[in-house]
Amino acid sequence: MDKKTKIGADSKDEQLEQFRSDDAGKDLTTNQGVKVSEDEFSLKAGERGPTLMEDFHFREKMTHFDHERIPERVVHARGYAAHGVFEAYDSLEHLTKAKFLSEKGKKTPVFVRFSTVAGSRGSAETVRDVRGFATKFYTEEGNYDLVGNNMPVFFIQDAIKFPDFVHAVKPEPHNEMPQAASAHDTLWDFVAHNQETAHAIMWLMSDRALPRSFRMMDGFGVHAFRFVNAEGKSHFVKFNWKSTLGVHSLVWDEAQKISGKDPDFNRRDLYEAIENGDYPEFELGVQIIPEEDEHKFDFDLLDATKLWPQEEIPIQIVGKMTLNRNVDNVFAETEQVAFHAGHVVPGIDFSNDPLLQGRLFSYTDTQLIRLGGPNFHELPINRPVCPFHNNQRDGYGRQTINRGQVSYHKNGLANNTPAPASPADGGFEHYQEKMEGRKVRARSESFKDHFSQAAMFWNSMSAPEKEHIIEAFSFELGKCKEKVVRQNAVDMFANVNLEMAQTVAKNVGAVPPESGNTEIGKTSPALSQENTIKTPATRKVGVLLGDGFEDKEVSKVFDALKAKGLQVEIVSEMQGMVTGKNGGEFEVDHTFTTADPVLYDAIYAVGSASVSRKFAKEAARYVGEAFDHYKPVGATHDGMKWIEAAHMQGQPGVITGSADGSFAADFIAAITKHRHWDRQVE
Ligand code: HDE
Repeated sequence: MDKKTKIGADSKDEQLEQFRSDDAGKDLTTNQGVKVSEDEFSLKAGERGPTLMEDFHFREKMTHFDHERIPERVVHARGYAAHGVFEAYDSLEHLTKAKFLSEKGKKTPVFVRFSTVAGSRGSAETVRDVRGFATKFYTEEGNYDLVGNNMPVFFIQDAIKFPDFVHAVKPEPHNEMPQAASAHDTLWDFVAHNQETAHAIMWLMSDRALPRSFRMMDGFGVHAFRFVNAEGKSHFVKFNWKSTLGVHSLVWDEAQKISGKDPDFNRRDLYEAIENGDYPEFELGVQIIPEEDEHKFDFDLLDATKLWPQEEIPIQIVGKMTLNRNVDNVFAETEQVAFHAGHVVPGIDFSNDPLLQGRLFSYTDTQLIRLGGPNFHELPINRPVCPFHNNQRDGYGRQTINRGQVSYHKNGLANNTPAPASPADGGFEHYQEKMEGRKVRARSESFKDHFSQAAMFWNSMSAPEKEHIIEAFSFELGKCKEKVVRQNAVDMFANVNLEMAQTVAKNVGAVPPESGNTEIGKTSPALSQENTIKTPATRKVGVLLGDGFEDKEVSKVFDALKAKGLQVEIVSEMQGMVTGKNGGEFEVDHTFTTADPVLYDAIYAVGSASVSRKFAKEAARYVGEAFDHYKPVGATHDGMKWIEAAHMQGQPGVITGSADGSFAADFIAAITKHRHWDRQVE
């Protein structure tokens, strides 16, 4: 490949540049390029007369508007995306011939879309749900899509059940409720009648379903794929994305309140982090199982309701993805991007996982209706950065102008080109797996254990995580109207843990099951968020400041927080400037009403000696609610009075003291812990 066509970190950006348009400062024209002289009044027969058909400007403007919407994704409709770069840490040539993994330091442009699954395009973001984590690698050998989720297991084992599962979790058809929620009868009725859901439901009831940020969750390819090297040797592989900020979650009460206070909470967080230069980073990890070890485990590698415990099959970190650029236009990029689990490059191949196999059909099929025809690969965001040539022609919206007489293979007139490339020349060769069997509609015996890993997940949780799972079950089943639905669900989950199911049963008015699983079997400590990376970097602190605050000391605290990469926002009674005792000034970012304690990771109360009654009331609310959500609370000077009034002193994560002393360091240490579960909340 010559220098000009070499693919690098900026290749996609350079390609997109050809399609960007800046309209500011330009003359207004029709789509035909005719300058428009008037854009406020339609053409009429007399000032008070009817509008005339010949008003081509009106017709064009209105027609385009009438057709602005496209169908939303049938699942994962609500999403947000960013551009970035993937850098390989080392050559993986011994495992795969995929070129983007073949060389230390090799950079490949990527586009990542995060999403919720069940809600419509305009639904709230902090709902209890799985999050999609889809990555398009624009490699020199074509696009590779790793279309994953933030949970490593799925709800069903065979793709044929996907429409049923999605119908069950989506709003109920007779009244279209509830939106973006699994807490309703049809989902739980489906669960009890399709018990392969047990393991994924445990994840859905856990804190993983409430990510604090798209930047603070891990991603999983879920299925077993194959790596194939140049010698044709295959290994099973599972892909993992590991956030360098660790995995952190909201609490349920907070998540529900954020849905009202800021339904865009997760996208705002991603957008602002990138704008601030706090680029989200995820390391790519692979788990490898040699083909010959396929049957050595107590689960079937092809079963997507099973994870590969990382204590048994370690994760090797092979590269890092950095998201460093927001999109220019959400519709053109985020909405029109078309991912497909079947977009692979030489060196990556499929396993026989029946869930994956069905996905290989569904993704192109859905783009045909969503993006209106077979040319969606020509949309700027979907174009590979390497050249592409074949004999496919025409269709709605075709943009490529294929020159020449020939559009078929084989041919003589164009010297039999475009010509297939041999595998040695980069042609994709399907892995030659030896297959034999009868055509059957059946589930393998090895897929029939639905509870061992669900129990492993429960056993691996810390005490607060277990409590949250029980609360989640109690909320979700409590929202089900049919008693039989609640009963069937608690009876089913007794197979995961009897005590857990009995507690939930009592909470939701069901009969506590008498028998079930009481064994504490296998655990996988890596599954608990207690054991995740903890860092204060990029956390958002709301600082309550009133006129006359202790400015000198507070400035020192701000400096200390910022030095550790924390974000500081000033909250006060009114917008404008807030002035300290010694004349120091800060601009107020938010008033008590435009912000809310649920939008911050920590609250730092300073106040001043002479705040109004309204200020005092709001400050007490901010401090109290942060405390109830187990967040770090700091107070110095006059801010201490709200801590004292609520009897919070001495509780874990409540830091008081002099801003001159060790306050800042102690407060940062408290923020690093994320939440203080050992706190006594009434
Ligand atoms: Fe998807 N899935 N899925 N899915 N999926 C879609 O494709 C489907 C599954 C995932 O940000 C759809 O373009 C079937 C597992 C993500 O654009 C659709 C089955 C995993 C996204 C589709 C699954 C995913 C989708 C809807 C079971 C994790 C959003 C719109 C056999 C490994 C991608 C679209 C984006 C989107 C089908 C199961 C992840 C209909 C049939 C398992 C992240 O094609």
